[in-house]
Parts: sequence; structure tokens; C-alpha cells
Amino acid sequence: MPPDESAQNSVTRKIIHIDMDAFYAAVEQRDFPELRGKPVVVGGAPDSRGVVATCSYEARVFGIRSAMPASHAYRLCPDAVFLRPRFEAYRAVSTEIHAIFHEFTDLVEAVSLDEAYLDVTDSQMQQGSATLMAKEIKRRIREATQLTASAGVSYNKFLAKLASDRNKPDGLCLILPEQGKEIIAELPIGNFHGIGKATEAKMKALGVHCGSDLERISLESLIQHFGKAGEHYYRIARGIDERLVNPNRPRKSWGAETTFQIDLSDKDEMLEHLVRQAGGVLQKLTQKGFQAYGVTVKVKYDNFEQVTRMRTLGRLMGEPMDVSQHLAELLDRTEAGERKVRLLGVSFSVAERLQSTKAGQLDLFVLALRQP
Ligand code: TTP
Ligand code: MG
Repeated sequence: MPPDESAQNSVTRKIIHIDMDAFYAAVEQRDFPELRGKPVVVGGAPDSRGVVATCSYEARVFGIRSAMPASHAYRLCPDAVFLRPRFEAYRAVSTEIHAIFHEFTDLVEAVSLDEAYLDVTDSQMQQGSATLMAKEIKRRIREATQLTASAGVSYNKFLAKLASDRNKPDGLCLILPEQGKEIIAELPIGNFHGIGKATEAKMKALGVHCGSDLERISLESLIQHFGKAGEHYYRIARGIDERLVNPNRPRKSWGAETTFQIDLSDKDEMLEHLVRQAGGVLQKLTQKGFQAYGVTVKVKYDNFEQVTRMRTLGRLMGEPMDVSQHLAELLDRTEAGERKVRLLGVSFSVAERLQSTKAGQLDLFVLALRQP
């Protein structure tokens, strides 16, 4: 058994879930003080077909939410400030907060730029108190980034995640083992993490509206209706979630994108830009021990219409030069040049992180299989 697993198999674990508050919008309000206290919407332009990535808490009062069309958000609050995302800024913050997490434990599972699980069962920081560690992590994040995070502390991932959501923003919530079942019993089924709209509707059709209803359904019935996920629902209803914090969870893709001050019309200039971007991303992912097996180019034209072109890479790449040919071909499959371009992005889908030479050989094999 790898050391990570044995460490995590102790009976009572201490899990912290950290999630930044209104992440993209908070970074914008930090960097542009005139936006503080105002409804800020980050995402597509209100006159585009884009969607809301997130919005400040001031904007949430108007009913604006993530994934809503930006045009809808505009109707809800025409006075809101609508901003395009600045991924570089969010990534920089993400790097800072992840460095803070790693000072508390190596068992950090990065879920997204702004969210992670930490297994601190064996951490000796703060005399081993997970709640004090969560408090200290929040303090360190604020000190380093001037941003607030919410933290949840509990004995498994499901409850830690639930806890971090309870007192947002700037919250800290502890769910003790003896409280877990009761909290889940009262939880509306639509608020279960991992239960989306479709599953929620199916659950309601079965008469399941909250956790206590779920607990009354037999394992057989749950498996019959939901397949393998049924087992997970069965355990969750009882406050049981044995999923480990996986520090090697691979990020599915790594990328960068830039919105230009002035739309580009020269294709050579676009390619040059893509190659430079790709070089930076490749360097980062190689540093982290990942290998790319696919590359995607994203082009947004001056009317905000957006296309992506993807290809699988036939061999491993380390050097930006290796990828420039692919980028040129992908760009050729768009109308860039004939049409002006306001945004260019490049991202790489990555294979599993390399643990050892043996794993490396395996990766080569997988890559060979993935060749078109
Ligand atoms: P979340 O943590 O879900 O949201 P949030 O941090 O903005 O707000 P909260 O205080 O409720 O945690 O997502 C983190 C970032 O991911 C968010 O700032 C923007 C991005 N995002 C999208 O781009 N699209 C989406 O649909 C969601 C949910 C998030
Ligand atoms: Mg968040």
C-alpha cells in the first residue's frame, strides 16, 4: 500500500476543505479597489452569448449566479460591472494558496484553482487541531492574498465540503462525527454535492427530498436506480464517505489565454503568441511532472464567437518548438486572420503524473494507444 493510503486509513480522519469566496470576482475587487462593495460579474459580455463564471456577493443579491447567461445577469442588474476573466491573475493566487496548504500537509488534493481538500490527520501543526489549522490557513491566505476563503472541517470529504459552504463567505465550520448524520438527515437532496439536477429529479420521483428520506431507501433499490453511484448515496446518507484525499489527482488540462487590448488581425502574430503561451504552459506542467497528450487552441473572434480546435499529440513534447507545427495547423483550421481575433488560448490535456520510471513507461504506452 502506498504510504499515502495507510496514513489515510485511520479510523477518524481530519479533513479540511478550503474554498475561496467569490473567487474570480474577489480577485477583481482586490486588484481594482473601485469595484469593492459593488455588484461585479466575471464572465462573458452582457451583449454576448457568454455565461457568468462567477459574481461578487453584492451581485448575488440580485439573483445572479454562475453559469447563467450574461445577458440574463444584465437584465437582473444592469448596473453591475461586467468583466472578462483574467486567468493569469487567478492562477497566480491559486499557486499562492496551494503553497500555503502544503505547509500543513503533503496530502493536498487540488480540486480546482480555488478549492482543495487537505488530510491533516497526521499533521502536528497547531498541536494537531484541525480547526486551528483551518483558522491559520485562512489567516495565511488573507495575509498573502488579501482574499477570504471559507473552510470546512470534518471527518470525511463529503462533510468537510458541506461544512465549507455553510458559513460563506469567510466562514469556518466544524462538523463533529456525532453531528454528521443529523446534518445530512436534514439536508435537501438538491444540496448534496455530486447530485445534479437530473439526479435530484429522479430522487424526488422516488420520494427522496432530504437525507433522512435517502436513508430509508435500500441499497438494492439505490443501485437499481443509480448504478454504482447508488452505493455512494447509500453510504453518504449514513455520514460515511471513505474517499481518500488524493494528492496525485491529475489536473485534466493546463492552459493559458489572453484577451488582447486591440484585436489581432495578423496571423503570424497570432501564431507567435500561441507558441509563446504554449511554451510557458508546457514548462509549468513539465515542472509538475505531467505530460501532455493533447493540445487545444481556442480562438475568440471580434464578435465574441468562439471556436476550439484540438488534436492528439503523437509523441511526448517538452520543447515549445515541438508544438509550434501543431499550433499552426490548429490555427489554420479556424478563420483567424480572415477574421479579427480578440482572444487566443492554448491548453494541454495531461496524462497521469509520473511517479517513477515504470509509470513513465506506462504513460508512453498509453500515449501510443491514444494516437489517432
Ligand atoms: P466556486 O468556488 O464554485 O465559486 P466562487 O468561488 O466564485 O464563489 P463561492 O464563494 O460560492 O465559492 O468556483 C470558483 C471559481 O470557478 C469561480 O470564481 C469562477 C469559476 N467558475 C466558473 O468559471 N464557472 C462556473 O460555473 C463555476 C461554478 C465557477
Ligand atoms: Mg469558491
